[in-house]
Amino acid sequence: IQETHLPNSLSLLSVDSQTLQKQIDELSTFSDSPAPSVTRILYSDMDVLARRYVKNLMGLAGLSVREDAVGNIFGRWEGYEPEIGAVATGSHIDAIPYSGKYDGVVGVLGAIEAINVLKRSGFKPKKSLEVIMFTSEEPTRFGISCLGSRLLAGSEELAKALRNTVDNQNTSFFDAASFAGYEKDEEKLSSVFLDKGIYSAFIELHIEQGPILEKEGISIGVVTAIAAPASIKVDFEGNGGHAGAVLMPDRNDAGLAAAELALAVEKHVLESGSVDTVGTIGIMDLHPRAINSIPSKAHLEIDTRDIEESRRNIVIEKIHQSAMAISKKRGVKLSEFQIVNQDPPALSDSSVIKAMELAASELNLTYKKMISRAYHDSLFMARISPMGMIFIPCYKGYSHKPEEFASLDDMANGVKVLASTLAKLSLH
Ligand code: HGY
Ligand code: MN
Ligand code: MN
Ligand code: MN
Repeated sequence: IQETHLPNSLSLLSVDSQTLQKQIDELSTFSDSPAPSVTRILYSDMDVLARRYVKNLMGLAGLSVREDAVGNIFGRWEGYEPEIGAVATGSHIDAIPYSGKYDGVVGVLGAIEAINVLKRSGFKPKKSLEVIMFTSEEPTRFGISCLGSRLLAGSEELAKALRNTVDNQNTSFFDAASFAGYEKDEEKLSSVFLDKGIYSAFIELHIEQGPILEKEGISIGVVTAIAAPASIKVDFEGNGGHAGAVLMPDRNDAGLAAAELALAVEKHVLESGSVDTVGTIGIMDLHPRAINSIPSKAHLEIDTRDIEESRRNIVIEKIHQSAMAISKKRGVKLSEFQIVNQDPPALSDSSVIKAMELAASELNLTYKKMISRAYHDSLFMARISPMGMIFIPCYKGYSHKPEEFASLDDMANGVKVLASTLAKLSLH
C-alpha cells in the first residue's frame, strides 16, 4: 500500500548532516578564489564543474534530471498522482567574488538531502517533488539578479534584454551560455518560461544572511515576505586631464561626481524615515584609474531596497534627481542612468507558511516569522506558484564573505523542516 501518511514518527526524518557538510565542502572547492572564500560565476569553468557535481548528487538521490536552455537544473521524484502540480524546492550555487560556501548551496544540497531523508523514511509522494538549481541568482556576471528564476517566471523583458547583454569582458550572454553547453539560439529562450500552476508550491531553504535568529536563539525562520530590490547603473563623463596642471575651476571630475552621488544615495535612503530602506554602491570604477589623472569616466552601480515598494521608488526618483543636479553643477555628462531592475516585494503563501509552522512545531523547533531583506529566487517563483522560505541561523548573520557559516545542527533542522513541509504539501 502506498504510504499515504507522513512517517508515523518524525524522528524517522534522520538527516545525514556529516555527508551534507562534506558535500558543501567539496562543492566549495569549485571556486576561482582561494579557500575559505568561494567565487563561482555563471557559466565559468568552475560553475560547469559544480553543476556536474550537483547533477550527480541528484542522480544518486534517484531523481530524474533535466536542464533547460539556460541551465536551470531540475531533479524530479515522480509522485503517484504526477498530473497535479509538483511541490518544488531549490536555490542557487553561484557565488559572488570572495564570498562564502553556504549562501544558496544549503538550499540545493539541503534539498537533495531532504529527498534522501524522505526516501529513507519510506515516504511516497502523491504530488511529485522537484528539486531546482537555478542557473544564476547573483547579478555578478551580467548585472541581472535571479536571471534563471526571472526567465522561469516568464520575463519577456529579460528574454529580450539578454539578446544584447554582454559581461565586462564583452562576452555575450549566449556565447557564455553555449560555452557552458547551453543554448546559443536566442529564439529558444521562451522555452524556459514555465506555465503557471506547474507547481502547487515552491519552498526555498536558505541561511538567514542576517543576525536575528542567532541573536534570539531561534532555530527556524518562517519567511512571510521578501523585500523589494532595485539596482541602478550610472556613468558620468568629464574631460579628465593632468592631476597637477589643471586648476580646480577648470576641472569636471567624473570621480568626484560619482563620490557625491554615492553620498546622495545614503542621504535619500536615510530621508525615507524607515530603517527598512537600505542602499549602497557596490561598484565604482574610475577611468583611466591612474593616481595623477583626473577621472574622465566613472561607472557606479547602486543597490537599494525596501520592504515598502513605493517608499523605495521615491528613493530611486531622488537619486535620479541628484544625478542630474550633480552633472549640471560639476559640468560632467550623465551618460547613463539605467534602472536595471525595480522589482516588487513578494508575499509568502499562507498555506505554505502554515505547513512550515506545523513542521517546525512538530519537530519541537522554535521558529519566528520574519521578512527576508535579501532577495532570492523565491521572489520570482512567487509569480508562478505559492511560495515559502525556511531560514536557518548563520554565524553573526555573516554572508557574502568567507566567514559565512551555518552549524550542522542548524542545517539538519532546516532540512528536516523542509522534508516535512514537502511531505505535507505533497500529500495535501
Ligand atoms: O543580494 C541578495 O540579496 C542575494 O543574496 N543575492
Ligand atoms: Mn547571495
Ligand atoms: Mn542566496
Ligand atoms: Mn555603464
